[in-house]
Amino acid sequence: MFKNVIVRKPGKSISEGITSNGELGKPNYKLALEQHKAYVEALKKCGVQVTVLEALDKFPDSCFVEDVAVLTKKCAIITNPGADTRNEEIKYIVETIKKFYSEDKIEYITFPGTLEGGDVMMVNDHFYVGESARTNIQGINQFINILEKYNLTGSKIELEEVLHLKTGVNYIENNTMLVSGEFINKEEFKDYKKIIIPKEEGYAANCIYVNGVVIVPKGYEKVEKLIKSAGYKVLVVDTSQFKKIDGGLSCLSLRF
Ligand code: CIR
Repeated sequence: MFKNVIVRKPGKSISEGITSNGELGKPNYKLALEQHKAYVEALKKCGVQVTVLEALDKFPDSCFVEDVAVLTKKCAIITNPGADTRNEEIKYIVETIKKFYSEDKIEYITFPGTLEGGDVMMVNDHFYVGESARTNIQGINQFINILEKYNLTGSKIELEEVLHLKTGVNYIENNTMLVSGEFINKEEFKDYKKIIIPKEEGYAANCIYVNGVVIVPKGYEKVEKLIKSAGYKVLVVDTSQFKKIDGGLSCLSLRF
């Protein structure tokens, strides 16, 4: 069960977020704010307490709080984002994390290691970590060493196409994963039940499971149907403005 969620409102600078999806146009700030509000409402329906942080206009991607920390049952790990323009975002999350974790349970990834939370997928007490353009092997090794101090485990997953691990694969409990593209036949995931995301709905591989509910992005009806027919309760949230800068449902929150 998750009790808490941390989110950060998008700022006006969201139009300048990093993107590989430039053809979709720039996010509209007002619409992004509305969508963010609806996202928070959906999370509240899942029974969590939501801490909403104010926008940080200096950092166009700072609404994607998932990347700056990994919050486990036993410790908090402040990451070290590999994207230069995002690295300093970590400074602005620590104070909030201190409200939930005592200082001796707060750990840090440090240079030359880099790691972003979007590359970390939690499956019970195990954490899969994608080696990506943002997360390097030193970062992964530091992360696994930290986990082991707390009796948790981690392992590396090599990525070929996606920005972050969770861009393409997400765990929705019940031994089940949503898998797309390069993850459909991944050896490391062979023992999980899989819901295969159709290619044309690849963006919807990034759903989140929160206390019995799967939150699915709006406009991906095939995925919505597949998840419902697997027996899950579903809530739908529009993330079209975040998609324009490569962001999805998981990136927008820290759930713990
Ligand atoms: C970035 O490139 O960092 C942002 N525009 C998108 C971050 C998405 N975060 C995630 O997948 N965890």
